Amino acid sequence: MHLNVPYPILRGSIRHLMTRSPQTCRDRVGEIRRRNYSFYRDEVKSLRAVANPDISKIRNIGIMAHIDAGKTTTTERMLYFSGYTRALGDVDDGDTVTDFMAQERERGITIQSAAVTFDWKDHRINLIDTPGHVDFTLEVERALRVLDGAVAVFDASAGVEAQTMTVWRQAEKHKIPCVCFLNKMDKPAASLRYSIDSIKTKLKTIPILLQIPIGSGKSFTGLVDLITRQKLTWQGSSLTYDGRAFETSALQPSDDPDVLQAVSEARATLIEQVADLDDDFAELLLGHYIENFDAVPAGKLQEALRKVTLARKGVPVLCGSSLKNKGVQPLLDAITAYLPAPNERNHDLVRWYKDDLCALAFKVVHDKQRGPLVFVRIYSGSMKAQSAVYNINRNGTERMSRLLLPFADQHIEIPSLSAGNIVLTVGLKQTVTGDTIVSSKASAAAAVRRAQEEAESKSSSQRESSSLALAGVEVPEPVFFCSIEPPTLAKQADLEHALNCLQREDPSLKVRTDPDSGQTILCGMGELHIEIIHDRIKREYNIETHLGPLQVAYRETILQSANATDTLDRTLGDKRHVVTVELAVHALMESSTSCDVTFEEEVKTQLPAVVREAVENGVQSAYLQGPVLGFPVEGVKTVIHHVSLEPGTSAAMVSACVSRCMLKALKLAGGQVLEPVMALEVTVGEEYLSPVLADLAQRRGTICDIQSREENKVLLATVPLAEMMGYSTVLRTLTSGNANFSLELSSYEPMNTQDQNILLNKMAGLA
Ligand SMILES: Nc1nc2c(ncn2[C@@H]2O[C@H](COP(=O)(O)OP(=O)(O)OP(=O)(O)O)[C@@H](O)[C@H]2O)c(=O)[nH]1
Ligand SMILES: [Mg+2]
Repeated sequence: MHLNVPYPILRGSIRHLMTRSPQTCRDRVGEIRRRNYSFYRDEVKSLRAVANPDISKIRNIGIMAHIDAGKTTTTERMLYFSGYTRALGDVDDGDTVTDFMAQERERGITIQSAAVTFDWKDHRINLIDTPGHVDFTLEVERALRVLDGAVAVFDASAGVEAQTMTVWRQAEKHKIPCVCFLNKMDKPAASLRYSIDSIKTKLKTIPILLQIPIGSGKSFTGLVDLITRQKLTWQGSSLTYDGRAFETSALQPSDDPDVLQAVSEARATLIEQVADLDDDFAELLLGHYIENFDAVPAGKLQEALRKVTLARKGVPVLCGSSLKNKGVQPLLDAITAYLPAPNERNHDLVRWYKDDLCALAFKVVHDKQRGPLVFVRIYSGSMKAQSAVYNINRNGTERMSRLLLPFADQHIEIPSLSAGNIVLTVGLKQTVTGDTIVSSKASAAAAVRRAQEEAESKSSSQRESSSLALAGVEVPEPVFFCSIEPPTLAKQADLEHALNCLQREDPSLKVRTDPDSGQTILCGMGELHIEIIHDRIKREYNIETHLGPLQVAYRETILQSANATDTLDRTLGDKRHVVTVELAVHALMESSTSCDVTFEEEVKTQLPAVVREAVENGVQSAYLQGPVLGFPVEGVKTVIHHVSLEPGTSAAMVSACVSRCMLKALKLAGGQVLEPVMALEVTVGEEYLSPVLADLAQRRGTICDIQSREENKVLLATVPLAEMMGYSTVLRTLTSGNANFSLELSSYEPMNTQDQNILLNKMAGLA
């Protein structure tokens, strides 16, 4: 066995703090240093055991939730209780394992998803802690893409919050079985009933409660496990009690009658729920336990519950308080008991690779010493260090030097790893998020053959068989942009390098050049996203950049149909290019976000393929810059009625003529600006509701609902993004800090004429 040297990213960020940060950061560095991150070497029994656990014992899971629900705190406790860290890290002190970026430690929020590996009772758990802030939603998406199960964490005093609904939808899209953890049971306002109801109504799923809390608020001391009827209590007497040891005892008739009553009712409900959702279990009950359902063995109940969870017919619900070190061990048990092993998930395409390697790259981080590190999930076959792999998306072969497993903050080098695992690769320079990696071009070709044979025998769709890349990660469109300038022109190349690296890490960051001004433009998911990128360029690449004002990424569409014709007649050198185009643009259905182009049948048959392609390029480039403000166009269908050209005309001239003609047609069709409208959720004390509502009215907000959540009001509204800049500061002032909010893109909506005119004047530099 050999252990690798400690991972440098954490040290790297500490170095940055030390060289460039103010006093507060230095203090924090002190705290981070004091933390003893040592690794329990004894736990790693042999390198073989570390590297390749049995596939049925692997759990690849994600922790997802609304911002601040306690995901990172829960992850930290898991690492501690499983013996991979010696001291408990705290988000508020900025010393957790998974929030290792300087910005995360300073702000106390997670920005990047972080993967950690640990073992729990004979199981290998690969866990990804995801961010809750909506600006980093892509981090959740790409984590879920490669995970087999998820733990949804809730603040038990708030139940289902806005971002929980988003991540839940993401998990549903990937058909990921989930377990719910009602965290923060130590808060006085924590409510089991409210949280369960909100899971039922808002997430439209069946919550299956597995535990009853003992005590509430500050006196929350433990849980009763409804399956085993065991009482678990965390009651250390000393101040340094860390929750590692807890008492387990069978529930006694002498226990608190209220608890006994609650347990008896909740257990009956649990058995009923499982019987409703699993026919075999229902049969077992009716066949053997008809006299007394309660006598059904715990093992049988657990088995049925596992089936129900994997089929996503219901979700087990557990509770606890991560911060107070209560309830995390049973959560770990539930992860191993109810969430699927990799071989219990169905990955269709992978079967064509048989035992050959098929893996998906889902995350890239840049390390100063080792270059890009690529996280991959292995679906079939195995990966070996010092070997070449073939990237299907890039159509190229690359060499991996090393393979690493992230045990807490220590990365252990391993020689190879098999299907079902998640691993960090060193040496892949071209691979980016969403790429499929296989062992060689020949192996990809063999998979194609197998797929085609199957397609022929089963006459399944040809299209399916021709795509051998795993579905990548859907990247949302940015809603904000701003210009970015280096301090001097000499730094432009450095800035470009920094932006290239950051874009590889973060596909939701887009960089383009403004065609008119030549300026570099950053496009991102929100104010915080752009702020973090700006900060990272400063800290990690040592470039002080200047950001222009933050602007909203509008879109454009048309209101009616229009025809246009155009002729381009240009002589370049000794060549004359003459092309005439006639086309029509039509507004598509309201909800359509796409744009397309079709040819009239006669034109299609007459035109050679190369000209058709040039025409299509011309149309697509016209879609990129709308006629009103130059924003991308959507919801338009273009029909090409006529194209004629003289011999010798180049394809580029055809495209240019089509683009010009398109601009004419789009202008005639009456341009309409579409603006991003956000779904807003504000949780606020009742006494501050009026000022918040009055403020929203001024921001062109539409109130959809006002709900009650314990002592607070939850206000649901839609508001144009353009009106929400700096909202967090305003809300804090209006409510003296007694509110929080979340924003999420809802849709692009047409602006009314008055607002559009105000925007046009503003863009033209008028008041
Ligand atoms: N009272 C109480 N507070 C908790 C508990 N768990 C976490 N917190 C606090 O809640 C805040 C957020 O905790 P995090 O673990 O950073 O939450 P998160 O879900 O990772 O947040 P993001 O990653 O930024 O979305 C911190 O101040 C924690 O100390 C808990 O069980 N009880
Ligand atoms: Mg976090």
